[in-house]
Amino acid sequence: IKHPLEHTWSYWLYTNKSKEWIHNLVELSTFATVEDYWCLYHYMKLPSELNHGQDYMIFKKGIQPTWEDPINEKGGRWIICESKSARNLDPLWLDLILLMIGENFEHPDLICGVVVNIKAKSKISLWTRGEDKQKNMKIGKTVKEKLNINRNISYFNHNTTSAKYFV
Ligand code: M7G
Repeated sequence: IKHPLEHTWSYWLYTNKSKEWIHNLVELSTFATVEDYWCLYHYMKLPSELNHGQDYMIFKKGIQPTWEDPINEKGGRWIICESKSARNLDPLWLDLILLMIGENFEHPDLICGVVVNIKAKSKISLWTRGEDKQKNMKIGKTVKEKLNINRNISYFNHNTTSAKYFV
């Protein structure tokens, strides 16, 4: 018997090919059990093995990894880590996914998904619904605590470029 997750998740790949951002987005697979996630993990390249201009996104099934999705529209992202060396992001990427699919947040309903962008400065972010600042701050604090991050992390709304707040 496989161990079911609380949600079904979609695994997306973005490859910078066509001019229009949305056309570069492909939903590769979905998973709904712990075992199926590990299977994917072993099969897929690590973030550091992707090419520049590629991203992975893991979102709750039914939520598109875009600002335009109605669930994300009023939300934003916690920027968890940025690094010039994508290899630094590999362990954090795995830990963050396990935290998310294991429903280790106080307000799992606010969680939308995670993104890793591979480029000159690679980046990991956690997308949430942003309406409730208090709940959202709790999520940020939990990420810091569970992933042993000892610097501030900031939250950005999708429709602005300045940080809204940090923990
Ligand atoms: P990013 O990949 O999120 O990198 O966005 P960043 O962390 O440096 O912001 C880079 C560019 O990709 C944006 O300026 C947009 O042109 C495009 N882009 C990224 N996202 C997530 C979206 C999206 O959800 N919708 C649309 N239309 N474009 C996006």
